[in-house]
Amino acid sequence: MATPLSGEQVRQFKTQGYLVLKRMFDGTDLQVWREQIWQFLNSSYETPGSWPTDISGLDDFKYNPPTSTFARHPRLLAIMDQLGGGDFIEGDGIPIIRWPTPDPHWEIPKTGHIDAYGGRWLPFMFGATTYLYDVAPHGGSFVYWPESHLAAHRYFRAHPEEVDGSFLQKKDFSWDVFCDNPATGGREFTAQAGDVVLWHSYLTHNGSTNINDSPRMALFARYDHRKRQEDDFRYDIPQDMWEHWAI
Ligand SMILES: O=C(O)CCC(=O)C(=O)O
Ligand SMILES: [Fe+2]
Repeated sequence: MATPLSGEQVRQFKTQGYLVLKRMFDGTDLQVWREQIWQFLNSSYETPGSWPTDISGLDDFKYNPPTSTFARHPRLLAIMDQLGGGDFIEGDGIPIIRWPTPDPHWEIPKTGHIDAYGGRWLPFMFGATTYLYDVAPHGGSFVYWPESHLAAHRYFRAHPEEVDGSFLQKKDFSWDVFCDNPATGGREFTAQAGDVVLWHSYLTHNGSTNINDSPRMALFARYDHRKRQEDDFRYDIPQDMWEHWAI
């Protein structure tokens, strides 16, 4: 059976730490998600006056029906299986909105972060992000640092005991260690609705300010390894960073 990602796409994901997939979701998928989210917000795209601009991460949002959960879309599950060879499972992930701000000033974030350390340590393998509306430059894009997954891997090879997030407590810690080339800044994931970026869990990324007119509505999914609870697995930083992958 044909794999969802070609050999060339897998190579790009491995070397760059991310992969953009154009037009992964169609109008039907997008419509289902848009309706659910606007209903949750008790608002609509057409009525900017009713936008709840103090809400960004939709922590309490539940996909309804559950089968419509972004992370469970058959196309993403097929990719999860290809990348993990059956060892990867659905993790967490919420919709995140970046509302338009009237501030005309925009700059690319100078630094970013890697996920898994928001409160408690939730190791994962890769993330997927899509947008529900087109995102033009400066429109609140997901920003990422190509190849930064290699810098994070080098760091954890040197300090495996810090993979639990203890690096955050170190004196003078800066995320610049993980972005490798902070001077170049990140790259905006500008995209059409339904495009996807897949990103390695070690890829430095960040949110960014939206100075356009349209809300940046993104869905996030993270995929874990089935051994995510086992410390032997969690603290193991293999020399080959793809050892626990099927690619
Ligand atoms: O909203 C975004 O584009 C990025 C959000 C993010 O990095 C996070 O929630 O960890
Ligand atoms: Fe993040």
